[in-house]
Amino acid sequence: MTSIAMHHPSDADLQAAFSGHPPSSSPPPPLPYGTAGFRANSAVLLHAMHRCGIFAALRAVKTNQTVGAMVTASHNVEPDNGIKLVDPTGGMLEQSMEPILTEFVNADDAVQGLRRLLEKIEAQPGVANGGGGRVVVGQDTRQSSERLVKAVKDGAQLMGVESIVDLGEVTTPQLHFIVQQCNAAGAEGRRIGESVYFEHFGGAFARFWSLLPPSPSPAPAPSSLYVDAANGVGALKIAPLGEHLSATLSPSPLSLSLLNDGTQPTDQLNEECGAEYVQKMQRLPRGFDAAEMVGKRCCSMDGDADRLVYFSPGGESDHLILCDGDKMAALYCTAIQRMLAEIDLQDKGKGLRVGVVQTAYANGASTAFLDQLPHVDVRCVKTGVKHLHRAAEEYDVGVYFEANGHGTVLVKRERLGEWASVVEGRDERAYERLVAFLGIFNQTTGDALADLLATEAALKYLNMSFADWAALYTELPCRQTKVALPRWVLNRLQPHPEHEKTLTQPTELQASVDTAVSSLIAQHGDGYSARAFIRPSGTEDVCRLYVEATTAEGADRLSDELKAKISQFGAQMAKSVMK
Ligand code: G16
Repeated sequence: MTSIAMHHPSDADLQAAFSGHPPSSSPPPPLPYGTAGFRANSAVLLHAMHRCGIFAALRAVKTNQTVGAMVTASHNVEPDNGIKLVDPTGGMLEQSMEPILTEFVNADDAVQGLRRLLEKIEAQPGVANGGGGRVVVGQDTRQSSERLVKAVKDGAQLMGVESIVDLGEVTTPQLHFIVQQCNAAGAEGRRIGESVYFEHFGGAFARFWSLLPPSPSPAPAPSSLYVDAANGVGALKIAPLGEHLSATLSPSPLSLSLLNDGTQPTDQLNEECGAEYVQKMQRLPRGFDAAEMVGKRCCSMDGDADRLVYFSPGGESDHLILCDGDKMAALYCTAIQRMLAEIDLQDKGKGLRVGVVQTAYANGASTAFLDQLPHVDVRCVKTGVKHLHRAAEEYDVGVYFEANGHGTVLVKRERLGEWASVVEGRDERAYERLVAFLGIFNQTTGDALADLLATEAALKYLNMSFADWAALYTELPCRQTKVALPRWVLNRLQPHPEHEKTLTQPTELQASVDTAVSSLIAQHGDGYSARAFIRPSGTEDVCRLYVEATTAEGADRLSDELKAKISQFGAQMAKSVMK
């Protein structure tokens, strides 16, 4: 192990820096490292942001690379905020670092906490000759973000990182991608900014489009897509994406119409709009007129544009036909399979490890659809993109999606090349097309903009309308609900560590779920299926409930019954501490 030239400020400097970023109360509420970093009401986050800035700088100095810090609370309500840290690979913070960072963020004595953090970081293996390093900071459009970004930068500055680049308002996936690019071979001297992002993804889409069979002349009118930007940061990126497409493909095959762009005084981030709302509530977002837009192709991003779901207004009130993350995985797998079969007429992709990773929230009908695809492995892991991403990395082509629209497709380029090189009489153009299609996906994290391009590309390639896509399979009726509970109660709920389909604790609550599900099945008899699970959210103080059944009426009944059980459990817990 090589020791590193870390900057060690004096205790007096540290005391002054920490007292400039004090906790909101004494003691402050504990901040757990949640599903995607720290997240809470913005009023309690100042000290945590400052400490995350310190941590990011240490990680950058230690690795002598660029790391990222994104100030966002994604799908949460506007008054919340949070931070997602990006490792030098462009992926999320390595999991072994989460407890180390959490201890520092929650330390009563910040100076002592920092000393312990330094010891732990310096003891980590694989140290390069540090001393340089760069922290790249991004933010969403929340009112509190600017103040919190300043705290992150103050923290990073304190540790003597070589440079801090503030990208301003960017999407979370843009920041992930930029960090990856900064650390890529030959990146020295390259501009750091979002133009590299638009060039990469716009270029990948254009390349794929140019490999499609030529359109009949005259060229068809560009296909219209109505984009709900959740009044978030994604709204700022639709115009540059459109401009880039028009500059590369003339005329652009896509016409993007932006709604919920956050410009009206009444526009509220994620309020009755955005991917979370549309997917969980199965309702049209604000501003989408059911009658006027019936049958149109629409999509919704979330607050930091790392999730996307598609939908089409069904014509009655706010009814919609939803193509969620599960259906996006089904679409991409269908396209990839067709492309593999075009290259390899005989074995249709056999020999290449293709896998799909889902979570317990995946609709049973989607899993059944994916299961019947030849040579495709289907896995279930626990919630959190970091878990899905890791599992997908085990495949040559790894598709991962949460039903809520968070996902991407990972590819091992070298393995793909090796596989193709032994396919006899392969169709070269078909191979190029597959490579170009996979090139549209963000390799660092799920990305609403990249997924939008990939979806449009897949639909065009498969010659599918939105209705054809929606009809790939019919979802089992499902209900997703949440019950607000305090964090200390949520901490008592222990989901199964691998798949979260059951609770390992408390056993009585799990027994209630089992009884309710079995009795619903027993009432209907043979052929009826139902399942339900409960898990604590890692981003909001709520308990989540997922229910699925053969009939909508059964799903409603089961959902109501279990919602009542969860509330009852919360009340019992509250009573027990009052005694
Ligand atoms: C984050 C995670 C997702 C997760 C979602 C909800 O998304 O990145 O993997 O599905 O939170 O998590 P939970 O059910 O624990 O609240 P985002 O888009 O909010 O950053």
